[in-house]
Amino acid sequence: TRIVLATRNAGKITELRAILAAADLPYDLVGTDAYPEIPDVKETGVTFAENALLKAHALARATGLPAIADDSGLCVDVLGGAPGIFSARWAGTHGDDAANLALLLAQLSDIAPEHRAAHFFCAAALALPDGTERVVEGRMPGTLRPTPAGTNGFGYDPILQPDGHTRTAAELTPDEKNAISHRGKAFRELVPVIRELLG
Ligand code: ITT
Ligand code: NA
Repeated sequence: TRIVLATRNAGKITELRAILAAADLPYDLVGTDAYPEIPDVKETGVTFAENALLKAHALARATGLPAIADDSGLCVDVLGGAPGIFSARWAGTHGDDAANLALLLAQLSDIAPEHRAAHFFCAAALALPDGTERVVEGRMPGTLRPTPAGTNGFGYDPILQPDGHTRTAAELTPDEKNAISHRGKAFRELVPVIRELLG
């Protein structure tokens, strides 16, 4: 059986392949690149879970195959949970990680270390062509550094120092990050659901 990964984010694809490979699923995981004719869905949901389901359903319908999607972002306490679902386009251009990170750092420049709590959040959705759906969630709490450090990972990883660690998420190895990340937690929880629904 083929499962389609409903994401165009290269950082996510790398992590999802590693997380799902560790689960030894007997399915062939293909990215949306295999379906260039299918347009991106508008992320009109107001929660991560709604957006993950929108992406998974759209791709399952369009391909006739089971689809899994990730909707994720960084939620900053002192900003009332922002950027949240707007993380990918916080500075205006979708997927401009450098600009998004620079804007967030500027917005936090006056915030004291003890008020820089944040967490990454991930909703992972599975949708079948017949409309069956499941969604699970994971989070990774931490503190935001004033200066980026590290070159692994993607997005806001260089400024998020996960709780219990002295390095940023971008200084962790891919395996170290996946073991504790919002995405790792959500997709490890999705694995038995995938097995249950796809057999
Ligand atoms: P798809 O919708 O195609 O999956 P996207 O990048 O648009 O790709 P999202 O709408 O879910 O995906 O936005 C995710 C953004 O949240 C991403 O661009 C990063 O800025 C941030 N983000 C999510 N997970 C992250 C992680 O593990 N490390 C760092 N930043 C992360
Ligand atoms: Na989103």
